[in-house]
Formats: sequence, C-alpha cells, structure tokens
Amino acid sequence: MEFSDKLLNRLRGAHSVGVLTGAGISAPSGVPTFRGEDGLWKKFRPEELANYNAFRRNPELVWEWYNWRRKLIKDIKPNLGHYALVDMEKYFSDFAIITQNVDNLHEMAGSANVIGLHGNIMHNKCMDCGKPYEAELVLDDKPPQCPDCGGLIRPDVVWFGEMLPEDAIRQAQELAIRSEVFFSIGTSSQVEPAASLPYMAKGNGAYIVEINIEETPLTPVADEYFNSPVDKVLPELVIALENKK
Ligand code: BV8
Repeated sequence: MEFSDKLLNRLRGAHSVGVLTGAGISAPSGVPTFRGEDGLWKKFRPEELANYNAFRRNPELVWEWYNWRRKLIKDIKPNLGHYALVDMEKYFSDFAIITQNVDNLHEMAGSANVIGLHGNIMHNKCMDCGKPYEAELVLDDKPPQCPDCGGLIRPDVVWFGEMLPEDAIRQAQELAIRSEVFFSIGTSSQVEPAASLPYMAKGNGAYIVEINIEETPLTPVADEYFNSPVDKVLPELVIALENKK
C-alpha cells in the first residue's frame, strides 16, 4: 500500500497525533458494527434500546440485548488494527486514542492512552446509588437489583440523550485541538459529540486522515481517505513509518 510523502512527512514531524475510533476497528475481531450491512441498528432501533427511557420502560428487553452483546464479545480478541495503533505510540511524544467503542479492545491490545467516550459494556452500575458491578456478576437474564439499595442495575455505557463523561469529552476535545495529524478510523461519523472531533482538529490546522471501507460525511473534508479495511492499512502504515524514521 502506498502512502503519500505528504502524510509521511506530516507524521514524521508530528508530536501530537489523535485517533478517533468507532465500531469498524473492532469489526475484524468479529464485533458487529451498528450501521453496516449486518449492523446492530439494522435489527434494532437505537431509540428502543440504547436509551434511558427504553430501559425504564422495558428493563428486561434492554438488559437481554446487552447480555446478548456481552456474550458475543466476551471471547473476542484485538486485531492487527488495534495492535498497529499500539505500535504507533512509540513514534510520537503525544499520542492518544479516543474511542466510541465499549468493547475494551484497545486496552486489551495494550494501548497506553485510551479516552473512552461511551463507557464499557462489561461494566454496570446501580441506577439509584451508582454502585459499580462487573458484568460477570450479573449475566443472568433479568436486570438484577442492587443488594445495597434495591435499585435497578444498568449497563455503565452512555445512552443516547445522556451526557458523555465530562473529563473524557474534555480530554478528547483538547487532543483534537492540539493534534497535528488526526485519524478517524472505522466510524460512520454520525454520532455526536464524537463526530465533531475531526472538524475541531481540522479547524486547528490538523491533517485529517480517514480509514473506512465506505465513505462517510467526513470523507469530503478529510485530507486523505483510505477506502480499505483498518487491519490492512494500519499495519502497513506502521511499516512505512518505520522505514521513514
Ligand atoms: C449527548 C453506547 C447531550 C451504548 C452509543 C449534536 C450534539 C450532541 C448530541 C447530539 C447532536 N445531535 C444529535 C445528538 C444526540 C445523539 C446523536 O448523536 N444522535 C445521532 C445518531 C444523530 N447524541 C447523544 O445522545 C450523545 N449524548 O450528546 O448528550 C445531548 C443529548 C441530546 C441532544 C443534545 C445533546 C450520546 C451518544 C452516545 C450514544 N451511545 N453507544 C452502546 O454501545 O450500546 S452510540 C453507538 O454509536 C456506539 O457507541 C458507536 O460507537 C457509536 C458510533 O457508531 P460507530 O462507532 O461509527 O459505528 P457504525 O456502525 O455507525 O460505523 C462503523 C463504521 O466502520 C462504518 O462506517 C463502516 O463502514 C466502518 N467499517 C466496518 N468495518 C470496517 C470499517 N472500516 C474499516 N475497516 C473495517 N474492517
């Protein structure tokens, strides 16, 4: 795979590099995406499941859906795309991954700086007292009650209509603003406020690189677009970086 001198020179001179990832980077690991052909939102409507009112209205349905997803992903492993991002860390003094994913695969691969915007599907919390509960303890089909206060236990992810963790979105925006090169990888660029991050980066002079097997609303704005799978592009980019050192 060819990489432009412009991109390699930009990367060679960069200190701060930000990476935004979405479900597409986990697709090669077997994690279903949300909006692709076999995407989760094709079968279910997000407003019926990934939101607070849906859970209040029908906790069993929403809980069952999350357990179905947890069982799907509990044995998955990072892929070459995740590991390539771990390798990329050593070329830059300030490198971090902002992920919309809730599958913990970046951390599992060994990435040092991961900013999780939407939580972790294996974590849960009591809706009333906020006590945390790991998924292993609550994988039965009915949403369990908090032994401490009797409240309902919910997945500790950010649902539609809910605010993102303040420190996570602030760190993500600060990284986007200072990045000299900003990657958008495997995301349909539709969910806010994450989708605005590449635009913030571009507005502050970053070189925008998109990697996606389909075009997105960001594609016309990106400085470079690789219409190719993440687990192909990223390992080859690391080789190119190594050869250009
Ligand atoms: C909020 C966690 C305040 C739970 C998820 C403007 C500003 C702020 C908010 C809004 C706004 N406009 C609208 C809103 C509301 C809403 C929103 O963005 N709606 C959209 C749909 C219009 N945002 C919110 O509610 C956020 N909260 O801002 O609070 C507020 C609230 C209301 C109104 C104003 C302000 C909360 C958003 C978080 C929701 N939680 N998930 C769970 O997982 O169950 S969202 C869900 O979508 C996932 O987290 C997922 O990560 C995320 C984004 O999806 P993608 O990761 O992009 O996945 P997708 O399948 O779409 O795309 C995958 C891509 O990969 C595809 O393009 C495909 O081609 C590509 N691909 C596939 N395979 C490969 C590949 N690419 C390369 N290689 C491959 N092999």
